[in-house]
Amino acid sequence: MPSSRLRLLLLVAVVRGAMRPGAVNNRFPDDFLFGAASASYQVEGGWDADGKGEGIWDRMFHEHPEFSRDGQNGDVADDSYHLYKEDVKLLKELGVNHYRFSISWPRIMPTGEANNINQPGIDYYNNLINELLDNGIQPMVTMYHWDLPQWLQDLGGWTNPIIVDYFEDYARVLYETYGDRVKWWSTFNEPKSFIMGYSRDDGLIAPSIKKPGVGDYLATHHLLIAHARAYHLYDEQYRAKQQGKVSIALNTDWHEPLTNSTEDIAAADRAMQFDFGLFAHPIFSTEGDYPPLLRERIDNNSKAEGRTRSRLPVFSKEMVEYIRGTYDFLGLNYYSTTLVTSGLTGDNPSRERDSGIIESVDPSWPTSPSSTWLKVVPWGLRKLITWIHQNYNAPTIVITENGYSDHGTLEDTERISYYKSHMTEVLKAMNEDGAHVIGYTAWSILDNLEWNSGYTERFGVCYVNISDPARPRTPKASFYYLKNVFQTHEIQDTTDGSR
Ligand code: GBH
Repeated sequence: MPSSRLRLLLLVAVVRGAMRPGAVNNRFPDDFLFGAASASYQVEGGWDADGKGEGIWDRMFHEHPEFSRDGQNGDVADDSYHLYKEDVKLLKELGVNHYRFSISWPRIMPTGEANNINQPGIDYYNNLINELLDNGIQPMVTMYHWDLPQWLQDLGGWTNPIIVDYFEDYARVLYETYGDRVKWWSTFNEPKSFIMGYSRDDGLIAPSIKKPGVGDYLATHHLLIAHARAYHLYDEQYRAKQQGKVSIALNTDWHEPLTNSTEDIAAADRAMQFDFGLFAHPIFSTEGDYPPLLRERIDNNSKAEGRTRSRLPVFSKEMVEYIRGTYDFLGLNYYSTTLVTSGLTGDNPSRERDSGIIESVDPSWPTSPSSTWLKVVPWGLRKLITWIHQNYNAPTIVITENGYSDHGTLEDTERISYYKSHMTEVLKAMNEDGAHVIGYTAWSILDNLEWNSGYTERFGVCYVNISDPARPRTPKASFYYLKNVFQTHEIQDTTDGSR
């Protein structure tokens, strides 16, 4: 082996992060990006303020207050529409590099149409972005965190292919208006979560369309094309001038085989393909398109149901190429892990049933006191990052969400342990598995409207008193813990928050 070649390989490995000489698992690189996140419907309030249009979550909770565990909805939420300066003050105190927030489409376009602009809505985000930049914080903007204009839903929302054109118009307005200052864009937050608005039989996710195994795949198909449109639009018309990055934020639990049987290992892989590959494979894989495993299973099931075509729509060759590679980084949201075995469950038909998996959890895993689903499994995050690294061409990853819920205590020791253990696993994925993670974003800066759980489930590093119309915010112990980590880039040993 010529030694110059070996040296070159080593250099490449080091540069790519596959080896960090001297790296320890409690220290992040100097250029690592720390941030905190929120989403428009969950924090803004002002649901009809100053010309904002109605969103699908407004409609759902107004028609079905019983869909909320505590009767709370996004009408006022944390009132960040009026209190955004307070939020920025806290973010600055926390010492973040970036604030990940989303833009409410109906706030700036009441019907979703680009010929109908609501200037006060435009101004609100200009003010927020300028306030952030004045305080040295980079805006990281999600275009769509689930609040579709109701007007577009009346046309079928994500199940109507025309949505792709409307989304492109929306993206153009965002680049035109904010792209001089916003350098980090995500098209969508968690497609896996919001396609359930077209499938769940309890109707709890807006717009409460119950068409499992059909509506969710249709929505998937169109959001993937819409994502690619927004990406290409940036590439062709804005990138040279604005020099930003565009991507998508995907979420999944890590799925661990229940046993090490061949069957369970295959089932866990299927779970990853159905939860993550469905969205990631078309964009991040070498071949593009839906995962072959999904294509086969859904096509076969569709045939067996006597259908003339698959419930999973088909991309043309050109479309596969158009979508493939439309990313500058991968946004990853992680909260928890499940154990997986093979079996049929869910409505017939449904994505759940198509996947042929049954999930469970290990009773020994710690549970969030306020959540039905959040089990604390830090090693799942490392496995997930490394699996993505190996299966999707070692993308640059930003952890766009990670966090823990409770009932809102200020002495939130469990939240500190959660952050600590998960950040440690991120470092292991980087240092020991060579994954290219460049940022970590805590969910969430504030206790906020946790969708159907209202304020019974709180994720904030700041407490929000929702009985007080002034919505005062109070930093919790975890706020000071994160502040310390963000400042020193070192994971502190303490779990009591060092003030
Ligand atoms: C993310 O969703 C969201 O991006 C964010 O808005 C949210 O506040 C945050 O995480 C915390 O939840 O009730 O048993 O049917 C996380 C993914 C998907 C987790 C739906 C809860 C419902 C489980 N979520 N899931 S269940």
